[in-house]
Amino acid sequence: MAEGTGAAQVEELMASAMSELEAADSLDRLEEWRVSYMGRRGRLTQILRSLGGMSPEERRFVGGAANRVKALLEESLGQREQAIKRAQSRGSGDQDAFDVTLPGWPMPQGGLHPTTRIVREILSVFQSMGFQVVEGPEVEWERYNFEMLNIPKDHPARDAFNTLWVDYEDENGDKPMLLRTHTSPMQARYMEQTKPPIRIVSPGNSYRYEATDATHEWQFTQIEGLAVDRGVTFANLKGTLFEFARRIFGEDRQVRFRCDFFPFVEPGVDMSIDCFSCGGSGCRLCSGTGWIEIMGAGMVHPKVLEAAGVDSYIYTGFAFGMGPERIAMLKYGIDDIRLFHANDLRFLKQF
Ligand code: FA5
Repeated sequence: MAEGTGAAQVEELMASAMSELEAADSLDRLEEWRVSYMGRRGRLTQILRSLGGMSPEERRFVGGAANRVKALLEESLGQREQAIKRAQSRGSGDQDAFDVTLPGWPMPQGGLHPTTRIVREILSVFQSMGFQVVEGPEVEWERYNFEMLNIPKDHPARDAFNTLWVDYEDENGDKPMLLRTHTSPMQARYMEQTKPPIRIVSPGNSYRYEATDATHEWQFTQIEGLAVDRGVTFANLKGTLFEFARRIFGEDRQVRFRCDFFPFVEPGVDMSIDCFSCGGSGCRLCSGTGWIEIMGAGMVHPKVLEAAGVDSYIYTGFAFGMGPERIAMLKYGIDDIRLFHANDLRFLKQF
C-alpha cells in the first residue's frame, strides 16, 4: 500500500465515521457503528491490522494517523452516547433520570432594604400606640404641599423646601404640580377627608432640589405623624415622641425639645436625643454637642386645621416629621446617606 493511499484511506474513514456517528440516534445504532469501525472486523481495526505488511516508513505514517483517529473516534463515541442517554431520559420522563433526593441548588437569599427595615420598625412602634398607617401621592398639588400648610405663595419658608416642579400647566398658565417636598401634605389630605379623632403615620418618598452630601439626598423618605382630637396637648406630643425614642434607640435615652419654626405648627420644635455614641459628652457623631436632632414637630397650627375643615376651637393636634434614613444612619452607624441608593451589595448585604 502506498503511503498516500493509506493516509487517504484513514482520512476517508474518519469522515464517514464521523458523519455516521452524527446520524446514530439510538444506543443500538451506536453499537452497530462501534462494531463496524472498531469491532474485531471493523474498518479501523482492519487498517491497524494491515500495518504489519507495510514498509517501516509507511507503518509509522499510517499507524500514527490511524491511532490518532482511533482515539478521536473513541472520545466522540463516549460523547454521543451521553447525548443520546440525556435525550432519552428527557423524552421518556424516566423518574430515575432525575434524582429527587439530591439537595437543590442554594438560592441566594435576599433581604429587606435598610430603609424598608427602619420604616417598618418605626411604623410598628406608632401602630402599637394606636396610630394607623396611611399613604399618599408623591406627585402633589402645590395647594396641599404649601398653601393648606400655611405656606402661601411668596412665603419665605418656601425657600427651605427647594422644590422640583412638574412640567404641567393649568388653564391659567400656572404650574401647580410638584414632587412633594415633605410628607406633611398628608396632614391636610387626611383631615380634609376624615373627622377627628385622628391618629395617623404616613411614610413615603419626598424630593428636594438640593446638592447631595453625606446627610442630604434629593430623594429621601419621611414619616409624618398626626394626632387630632379634643384636648390634645403638647404633653401628649412629648409623651408619644419620648416613647418612640426609647423604643427605637434604647431605654436610657434622654430627649430634648427646642423651639423651631415650621409655618404649619405653633409652637414648633425640633426633637433631639442624647448621643448614644458618647453618652452626651460630645463626639464626631453629635458634632461635639452631645445631642442628635431627629425630627421636627409641633402643635398643628389653627390655620392648618381650619383650611382642612377642622374646627380649631374644638380640636387641637400635634404633628411630627422625621427622616428614617437619618435615623437608620444613627442606629446602624452609617456615615453617608448616599449609600442607601447606591445599589452596592456590600452595603446592602449587611442588613
Ligand atoms: C419637614 O420636612 C417638616 N415637614 C417636618 C415637620 C412635620 C415639622 C410636622 C413639624 C410638623 P425638615 O425639612 O426638617 O422638616 O425635614 C424633616 C426630616 O426629614 C429631617 O429631620 C431629616 O431627617 C429629613 N430630611 C430633610 N431633608 C432631607 C434630605 N435632603 N435628605 C435626607 N433627609 C432629609
